[in-house]
Amino acid sequence: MSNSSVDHRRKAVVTADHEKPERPDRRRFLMRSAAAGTGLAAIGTTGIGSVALAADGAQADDTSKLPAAARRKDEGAMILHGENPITLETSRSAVTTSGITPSSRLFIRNNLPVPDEKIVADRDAWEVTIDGVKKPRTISLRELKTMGLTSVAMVLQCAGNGRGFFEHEASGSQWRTGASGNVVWSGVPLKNVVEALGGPADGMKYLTSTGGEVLPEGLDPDRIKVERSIPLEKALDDVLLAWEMNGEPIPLVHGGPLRVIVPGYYGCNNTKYAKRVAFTVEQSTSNMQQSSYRMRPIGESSSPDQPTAWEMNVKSWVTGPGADADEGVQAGRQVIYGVAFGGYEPVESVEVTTDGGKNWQKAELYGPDLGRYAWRNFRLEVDLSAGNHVFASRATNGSGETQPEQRVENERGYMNNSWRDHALTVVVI
Ligand SMILES: Nc1nc2c(c(=O)[nH]1)N[C@H]1C(S)=C(S)[C@@H](COP(=O)(O)O)O[C@H]1N2
Ligand SMILES: [Mo]
Repeated sequence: MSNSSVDHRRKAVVTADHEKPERPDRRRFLMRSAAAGTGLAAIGTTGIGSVALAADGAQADDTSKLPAAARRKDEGAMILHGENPITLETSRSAVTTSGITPSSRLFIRNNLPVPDEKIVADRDAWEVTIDGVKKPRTISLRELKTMGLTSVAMVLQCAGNGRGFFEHEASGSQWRTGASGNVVWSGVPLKNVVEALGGPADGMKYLTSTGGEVLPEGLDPDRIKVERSIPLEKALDDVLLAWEMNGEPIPLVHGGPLRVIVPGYYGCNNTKYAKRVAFTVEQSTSNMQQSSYRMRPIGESSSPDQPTAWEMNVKSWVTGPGADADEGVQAGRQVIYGVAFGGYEPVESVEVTTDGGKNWQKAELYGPDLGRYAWRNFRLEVDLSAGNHVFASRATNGSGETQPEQRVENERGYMNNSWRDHALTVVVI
């Protein structure tokens, strides 16, 4: 790859920190508001309300306010946190009730500018170097496709999802619920590739994968490169080298032509534009591994011996009705709905409250079960009286772990699964 895979035409904000503070003028593009007077707003609660108005598809949309990298997104469903590198959240009301997150509504988190389109012009020609094995070598995507095939549905979630609920102004994107999605990937099991190359070299402990972004010159690569390490056992368990997402070649912005998929682990470990995948004795020396994504008390500085963002925790939230501030909920019979996942374990059950946690009722998990790493939709039929209601949900996973009421306070605002933080206050009329 040449240097031109980074788009230098736009000014890139390259920061040493992988979760840079965002500007306070967070913008939300409400195409839905255009529909407010037409009666279309009411169907926004189903999560399909803005589809008819959205620019979905590759053709240029002159009226879009989203950056070019996000032109295939359903504009009315997204919240823009940053333009370059692009940081885009799915709004709470836009989560679908049919399981999978369509690519047009999947959040985007790029630490560096999106590589040039030309890397997806001939996808099969993309090359990845496999290192730290007995017979290291560089393999094309064309050849990877001959080495095995599988697919997995999983929650892709940024470790900072829910950071916007912390009160100490944790630096980084102020995600609320939408740095997450439920996505189906297809590719080759990494273990097939590793076996074909003789297995891991002796003494290896981690799998370290590197993103294919070309780094700007003059900066210390360790400070900016996207490189993450995960335990070797996980790498040989169910990690994929994936080229397909939700039934199409992985879009460039989501890591095409080739992405490392680590089911059950936080988003940062799912390296896009995978260029080098290596077994290593130590964890990566990158900032992204050494100091970012470390769980530490507020006010403390980071250290590589603090826990890092690997396995996800159990989580759920209500996505409607009433997730749009401008949408009133009628008194009487209603269906409360949302999404739940077990993190590293399958989700077992979900309870819902409409009174801020005084009373809980068991919700139903419905729709196809796409496996332990996927989220499931839930629903609960309720009879609502007029007045203020606080909807919340609380999931339990296969190890018996239940979402806590309170978040675990930490400097960078990671891993928030507090049910109270994710509650939804709704006015019933
Ligand atoms: N190459 C590369 N891979 C990356 C990133 C990146 O900036 N570059 N961001 C990571 C982070 S922090 C997250 S949360 C997910 C976001 O995935 P998405 O943009 O496809 O939603 O990708 C991860 N993989
Ligand atoms: Mo992330």
